[in-house]
Amino acid sequence: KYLDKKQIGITCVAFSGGQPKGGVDLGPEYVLKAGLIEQLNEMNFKTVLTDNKIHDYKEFFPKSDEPIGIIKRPRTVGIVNKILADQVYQHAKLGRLALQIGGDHSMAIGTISGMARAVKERLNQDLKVIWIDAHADINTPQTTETGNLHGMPVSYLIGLTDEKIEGLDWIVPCLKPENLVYIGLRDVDKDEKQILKKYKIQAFSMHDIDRYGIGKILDMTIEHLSKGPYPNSPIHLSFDIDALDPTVAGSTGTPVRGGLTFREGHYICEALHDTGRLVGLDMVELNPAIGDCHEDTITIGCSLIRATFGESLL
Ligand code: 5AB
Ligand code: MN
Ligand code: MN
Ligand code: MN
Repeated sequence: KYLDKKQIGITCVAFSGGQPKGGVDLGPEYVLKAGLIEQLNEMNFKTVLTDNKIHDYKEFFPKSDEPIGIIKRPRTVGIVNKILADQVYQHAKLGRLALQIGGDHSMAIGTISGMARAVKERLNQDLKVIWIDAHADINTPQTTETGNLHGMPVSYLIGLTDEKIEGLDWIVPCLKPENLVYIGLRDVDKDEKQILKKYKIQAFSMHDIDRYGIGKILDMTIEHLSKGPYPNSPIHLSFDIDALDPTVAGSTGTPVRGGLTFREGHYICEALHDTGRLVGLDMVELNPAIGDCHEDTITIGCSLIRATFGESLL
């Protein structure tokens, strides 16, 4: 049950630099145009929009940003995330829920860094993360085949690479492998599979969802995140819309067939709301420039957000 005095700090990240396709930077604009803020206000949330605008962060972009090895736009992705981390931290430190609308998934470097910092400071606890995605986004600069940083945020958050790349060198690892659970995976690179095994990361693929059903998967997820000294510690949900099946939400840059249904996606959000532990939500990789019914993808993005913040069906 949400309280009417609850506040949501909303950060609109109109950023596409973690991948090559245009249009993902339009995600926040379309989500706001679809009426999300009004919908959240209707649910009795007070909403605070970071800097009172949709942020494109362009004033912080470096003048030039040549690839470093295979890594594309490292300084741009780095500085945007550094600023974003502070924005999320500012909301979280005031006790606001933090909603970040993307934008490509490289932005989770900033959102989770900022949230983890606030949770450490306020509660002296480690943040736990649920990553809903077709992909594991855990490539390192050494394993990536594309050089796109939206495929690497988790490796930076865990701290899997010692190599200091200009622009990304400020990142302080803030996520322990045991505090992370994936749901929805079905397109994981070979080296990423090795990493998941090596660090014993809890990962539920579409195969597991077929086998157990989404209800049991969420039970197991929450059980996993309730181990250790702080069984009730805060949870951040990072939701890549490409976790959903492309027939459900096709307006995204790297669609993979065989994904979550509309209800499975919503069930995840509802079950996490019911834990009472949710502190942050990223809704990312909505690209209205792709596909012919982007309204569906945007509308679903909005309803997943509302479900996460407690919209109930009855
Ligand atoms: B997304 C791929 N593994 O590293 C890579 O959309 C795809 O944030 C990454 O999940 C997909 O480029 C990134 C091939
Ligand atoms: Mn993905
Ligand atoms: Mn992703
Ligand atoms: Mn994608």
